[in-house]
Amino acid sequence: MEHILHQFLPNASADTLVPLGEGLINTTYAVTDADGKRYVLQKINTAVFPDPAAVMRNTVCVTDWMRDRLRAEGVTDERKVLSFVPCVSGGYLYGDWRCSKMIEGASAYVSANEPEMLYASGKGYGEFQRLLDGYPAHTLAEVLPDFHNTKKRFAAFLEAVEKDVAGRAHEVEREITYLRAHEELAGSIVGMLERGELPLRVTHNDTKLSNVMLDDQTGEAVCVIDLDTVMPGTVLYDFGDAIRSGAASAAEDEPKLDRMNFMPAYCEAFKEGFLAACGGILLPAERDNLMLGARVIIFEQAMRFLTDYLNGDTYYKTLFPGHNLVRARTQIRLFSQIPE
Ligand code: GN1
Ligand code: MG
Repeated sequence: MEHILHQFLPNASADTLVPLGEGLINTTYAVTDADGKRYVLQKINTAVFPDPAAVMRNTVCVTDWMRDRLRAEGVTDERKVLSFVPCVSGGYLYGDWRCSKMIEGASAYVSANEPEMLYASGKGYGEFQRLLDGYPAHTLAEVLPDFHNTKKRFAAFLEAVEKDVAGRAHEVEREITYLRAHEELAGSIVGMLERGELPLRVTHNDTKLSNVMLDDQTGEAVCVIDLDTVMPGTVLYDFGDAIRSGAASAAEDEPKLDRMNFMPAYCEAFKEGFLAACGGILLPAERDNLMLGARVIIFEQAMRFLTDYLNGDTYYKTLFPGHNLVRARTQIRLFSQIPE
């Protein structure tokens, strides 16, 4: 670890490394250098992201663009955009590792305890959209092809049920039947994209509440983090995934299922903040279908967790047996409460 760390921060000690965050894919540490400055050191999971160099190219291009825009608008707070620490041998990667500056004075939340937090996160994600409006989306690498192709996710789910490699399908017949009954939803947004009814934008694609840091003093959004899945996509999924985590009364892996409920006031607060920041750039087809985005993405997440459970937990990190099933069940319950 010391060797890796010194490729980015020659005067930091590995003794200061502490695990950070709740990510399900990458491995993340906070680290402090000899001057007391804090950084985030992260190993990209190459089983999920086979091309870390492409991930970093996308990330650096997008953050540079946002920084330029903010500077042009006179914004001086450096915390507003992630910034990466170059490796001593050049570039921003050492093997699969990278390092960024810690966003100080701000925190990430797994779930919200007041609607104001959703208004703030809505503004943060809306601002992200606004700043990237006009970015040539097609120049970004599609680091995870078909990441939010819900139709293909549905096909992968059916395949997992069919193969049943872990012998678990019989335990989850109810969940399988429920998801299959909503098959038509899987093609809804994909169909609109294919027919050209929705524009492709640069989207974040993992807009959970904990991926926008809120200022510890003012509660306002400071910085959108976790840019690995920034790719061409639709704003409907970004809106939807933020609702999934932010307008939910419990964490996605809450084992007591009745604690998981949809919170309409939180949803409205997010929408208000989001539209205040980026409403002006959205097309009518986008504005009119934001809640469809929430339904589809929650459906997709339920399917993804259940697929991983059926496949024997090979994709997401799990902390206990049945973790993915717990996640799938909270998502199904949440989905069933989102108004059509
Ligand atoms: C994964 O690793 P993390 O927590 O940033 C996943 C997202 C899911 C999320 C669910 C590349 O993100 O799609 O929404 O877990 N990322 C990838 O918590 O699959
Ligand atoms: Mg992520």
